[in-house]
Amino acid sequence: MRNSTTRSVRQSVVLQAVIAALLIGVTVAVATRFKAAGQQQSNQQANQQANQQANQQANQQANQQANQQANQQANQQAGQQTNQPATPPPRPAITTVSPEDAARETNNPRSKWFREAKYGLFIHWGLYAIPAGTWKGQQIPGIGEWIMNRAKVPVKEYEQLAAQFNPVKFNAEEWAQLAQDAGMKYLTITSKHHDGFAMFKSQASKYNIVDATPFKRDPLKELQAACAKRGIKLCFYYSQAQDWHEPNGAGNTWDFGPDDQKDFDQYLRDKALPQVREILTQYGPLGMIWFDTPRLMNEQRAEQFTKMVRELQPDCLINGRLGGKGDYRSTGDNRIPDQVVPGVWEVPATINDTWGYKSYDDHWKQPADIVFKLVDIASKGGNYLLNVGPTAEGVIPQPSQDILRKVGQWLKVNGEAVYGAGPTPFGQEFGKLSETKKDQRGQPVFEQAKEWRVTTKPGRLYIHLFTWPKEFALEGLKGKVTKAYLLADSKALKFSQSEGKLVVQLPDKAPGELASVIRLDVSGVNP
Ligand code: H79
Repeated sequence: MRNSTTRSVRQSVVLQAVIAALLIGVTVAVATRFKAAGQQQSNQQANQQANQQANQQANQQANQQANQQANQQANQQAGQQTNQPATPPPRPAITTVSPEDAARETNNPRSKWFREAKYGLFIHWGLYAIPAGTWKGQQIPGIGEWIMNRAKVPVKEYEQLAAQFNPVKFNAEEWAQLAQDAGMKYLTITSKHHDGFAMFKSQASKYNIVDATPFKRDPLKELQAACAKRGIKLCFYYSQAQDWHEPNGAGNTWDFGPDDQKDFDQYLRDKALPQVREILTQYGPLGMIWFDTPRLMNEQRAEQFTKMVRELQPDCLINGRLGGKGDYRSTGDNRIPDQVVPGVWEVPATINDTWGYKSYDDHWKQPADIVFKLVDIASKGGNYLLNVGPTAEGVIPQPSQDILRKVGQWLKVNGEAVYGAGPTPFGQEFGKLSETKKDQRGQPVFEQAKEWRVTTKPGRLYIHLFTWPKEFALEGLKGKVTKAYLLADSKALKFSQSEGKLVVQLPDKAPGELASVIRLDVSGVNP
C-alpha cells in the first residue's frame, strides 16, 4: 500500500516536472513570437534553444525520477550492493504483494501453464561468451555478461566481437533436448542482453547475429522449431532499458555520459519497442517476455510494452521486471524466500556463479543442491528458472549438462510431486535467520529447521526427504492418512497417526541417491 502511494506521488511529481518544463518552453516560444519581424531568425534560434533546454530538463527530471523509482526495485531484485552500511538489514528475497495482487496473479488463466511448470531453463548467450570473463589478459570479476560494463569497453571495440562470432557447434535440437531431459517445461533465452546485441534477425538494428556475424543464422528461429517439437514453452529475455550499444539506452556512461541526460524515449521508440515487436511477431507463440533491470522505466514507458505484448500475443506472460505490474514477480537473482509466498513468482538462478559463460567459473551447484532448491522453492509456491551459459562455439558446458540430466532423472521418478504441485500447508520445516551466524557479506545465515519439505496436490501430501531417517514424524497434520508409499518403488509404508501426529516407518535404505519422496493420501482437511 505505502509503496504504491509513494509511487503514484512520485509519478505525479514526474508529470508535473515534465509539464512545467514543457510549459517553460511554450511560454518562451509564445513570448518570442510577439517580437519584431526582423528578429525572426534569432527568435527561431531562441525557440530552438529554449525548447532544447526545456526538453533536456524534462528528460533529466523524468529520467532521474524514473530511475529512483526503478532503482529501488531493481537493486532489491538483482541483488546489487551499492553504498552498503556496515550492518545492513536483511533484504527480503521478493517484493511483498497485496492479497489483491496475489489473487490477480494466481487466478490469471494466462499464467496457468507457468504455475504448473515449476522448472525452466534460462540461457544467457551472446557476444560476451567470446571473452568468457577475460579482457585483454585480465580476468574481470563478476558475472560474465557484464564484461563490457565492468571493463568499460568502448562500443567501437566491443562491437568487433561480432565479426568473430561463429558458433558452428550450435544445435537447437540438442539444447531443447537437454531442457527436456532435464525435466524443464520452458526455455527462456536472451534475445538481447544489456550489451545491446540482438541474437535474432532484426530490421530495427543491424547489430544482430544474422547481419553482423559470419554465422548468419538465427538461433532463435531454430530454437522455436526445436522447442515446439517437444512441447517446451519458448520465452525470450529482452533487456528493455539497459542497452550499452545505444547512445540513449540506459547504462553505458563510459561512452555516452550520464543516463539522466539521455533521450531514453528515442531509444525506446527506435530500438527497444520495434525489436520487442519483432520477437513477438516472428517466432510463433511465446510463453513470455522476460524483461530486466527497469532503470529509467516508469509506468507510462512500461505501458507501451505491455500494450504491445497484449495486442500481439494476448497469452504471452510479462515477468515482473518491466517497470510496471507484470503477470508474476521475480525474486532477486539467486534469492530464495524464507517462507511460503502467495501469488505467482519465480527464482532466477545460476548453476555456477555467472549467467554468461566464463571459462574459469567451475563453481557448479551439485545435483543434490539443485533438487533441494527446486523442491524448497516449489514448497514455498514458486518456480525455479535455472541458467546455463553456452560457449562462443554454441556448446552448453558439459558439467552443466551432466548436472541437469541427473536432476532430470530424479524428476522422472518424482516429478508427480513437483509439476502442478502447491506449497506446504505447514511451514515449521523452513527455519529462521540465525541470530549469531553471519555469511561473508555480513548477512545473517538462514538456518533450515528440518531436512524435509512438503508439496501438495488435492488429497495428497508429498514429503521430500533430503536425509534418510529411520522413521518420519510429522506434527500438525489435520486430515486422516489413508495410504503412504515411496514414489520410487510404490511399496506401501507402515504408519500410525494419533492426536495430530503422524509417524511413517521407513526401510533401511533410501530408494535413490537424491531426495526420496513419500506420497501420503489424505482425506479431510489439510491439504
Ligand atoms: O541477466 C542476468 C544479469 O546480467 C542481470 N539479471 C540476471 C538475470 C542483472 N543485471 N543487473 N544485475 C543483474 C545486477 C548486477 C549487479 C552487478 Fe555490478 C553487476 C554486480 C557486479 C556486476 C554493477 C556493476 C553493480 C556493480 C558493478
